[in-house]
Amino acid sequence: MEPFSRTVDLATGKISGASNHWVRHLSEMRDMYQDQGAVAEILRAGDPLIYEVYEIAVPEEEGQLIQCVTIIHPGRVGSEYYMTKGHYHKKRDRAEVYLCLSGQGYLLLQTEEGASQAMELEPGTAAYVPPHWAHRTVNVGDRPLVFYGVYPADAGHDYEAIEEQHGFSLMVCERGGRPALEKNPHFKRR
Ligand code: S6P
Ligand code: ZN
Repeated sequence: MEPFSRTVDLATGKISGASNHWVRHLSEMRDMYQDQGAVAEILRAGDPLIYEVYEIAVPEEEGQLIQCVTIIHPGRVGSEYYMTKGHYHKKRDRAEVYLCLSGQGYLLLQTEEGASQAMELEPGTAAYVPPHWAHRTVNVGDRPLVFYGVYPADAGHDYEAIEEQHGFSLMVCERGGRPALEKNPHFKRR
């Protein structure tokens, strides 16, 4: 294949000439939030867009790299901030790099062996997700959280493992107007 480039709008995260643009609404991840009363109340009024992803597709084969930008909109479900579903890579030994372009957030990470970490994201943060670490991002600001990512094209996504574990062991909630890291009371280690 031939080399190529695309242009990422650093403020909005939009990639002109992206091959895919997909979106995730609250109804598609309703079980991921702790406060099911708040989920039901929000969904009665509509189905907010939680996040969207622009992807530059390449053949999904070993050696290739996928570039993408994620935009998480600002908002909360109960006290929990808007976040991604989160996943392990299907091929567990595939790593990933994120570069935060704008906004404020957290990257939550965990392994199947029980390790967990939370990393703050702000413009300029280059975060490394090593092989075997699940990852979820959370927007704690009042503007979109935008980050660029690049990962092996054959990595794949395992969302089921996160659902089985009832999410991540850490969660980010608004307490007194500020984000606070808390333990997820429903988390189950695999
Ligand atoms: C892919 C990479 C990101 C996420 C995106 C949405 O490996 O980590 O592009 O796909 O941030 O998150 P999720 O958990 O819904 O795929
Ligand atoms: Zn990933």
